[in-house]
Amino acid sequence: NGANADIAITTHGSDFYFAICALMTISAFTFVGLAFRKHRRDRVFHYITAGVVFVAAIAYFTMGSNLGFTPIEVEYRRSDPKVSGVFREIFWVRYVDWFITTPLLLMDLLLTAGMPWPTILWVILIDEIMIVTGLIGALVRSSYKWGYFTFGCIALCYILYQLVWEARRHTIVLGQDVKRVFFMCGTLTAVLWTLYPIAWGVSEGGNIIAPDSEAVFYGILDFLAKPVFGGLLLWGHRNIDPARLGL
Ligand code: RET
Repeated sequence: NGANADIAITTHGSDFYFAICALMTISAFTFVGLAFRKHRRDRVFHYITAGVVFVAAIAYFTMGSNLGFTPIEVEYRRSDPKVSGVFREIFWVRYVDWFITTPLLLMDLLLTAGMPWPTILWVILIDEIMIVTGLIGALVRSSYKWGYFTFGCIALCYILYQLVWEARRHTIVLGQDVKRVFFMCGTLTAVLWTLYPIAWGVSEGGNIIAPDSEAVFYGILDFLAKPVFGGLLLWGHRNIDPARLGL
C-alpha cells in the first residue's frame, strides 16, 4: 500500500473510499430511476444530478483502489520538520471529478433560479478556474501553492456571491416552490463549498492531516454536496414544471 508515497492512505482509508463509492453508485441509480416518473422532456435535473454522482462513484472507485494520485514532495514531515524527501499522496483524480461535477451542480442551482445562459456559463468558467488553481496548487511543492490557493478562494467568493445574492433574488418571482428549493440547496452549497478550501489547506496545502483523515474530510463533504444535495434538489423539484424556469 502506497509503495510510491511515504504518506499514503491505509487499508482503512481505502475501505472508506469504497464505502463512499457504493453510496454514490446507489444514489446514481436511484436518481436515474426517479427520472422515469417524469416525462422525458422534464428530466433535466434528474440527468444532471445522476451524472454528478456517477462521475463521483468512478472517482471514489479510483481512490479506493489507491490509483489516480501522484506523490508530491512535502516541505516537512509532520513528525519531524527537518527531514526532507518525504512525499504525500496527492489524488489528482479528485480534480478530474470536480472539474466535471461542480459545473453540473452549479447548473442544477442556476437553472433552478432561472438564470440566463450567459450568466450560467460565466459562473461555470469561474468555477473551472477555481478547480484548476486548486489542482495546480496541490501539485506544487513550494509555498507558491498558496498563491494558486488564493486565486481559487477569490473565485469561490465570486461564485458564492452569485448564488447567495444574484441567483437567490432571481427566484423571488418564480413562486414558492422554486424559492424554497433554491434556498435550501443554495444554502447547503454555500456552507459546504466554503469547507473545501479548509480541507485543502490541511491536506494538499499544509500536509497537516494524514491521507486517511483527508479521505474522511473530503468524503463527508462530497457525500453531502452530491447525493444529499441531489436528493433534496430532486425532491424540491417534484411539483415544479421546468417550463416555468424556461426549460
Ligand atoms: C480548492 C482549492 C483552491 C481554493 C478553493 C477550492 C474549492 C473547492 C471546492 C470544491 C467543491 C467540490 C464539490 C465537489 C462535489 O461534491 C479547489 C479546494 C476555493 C469548492 C462540491
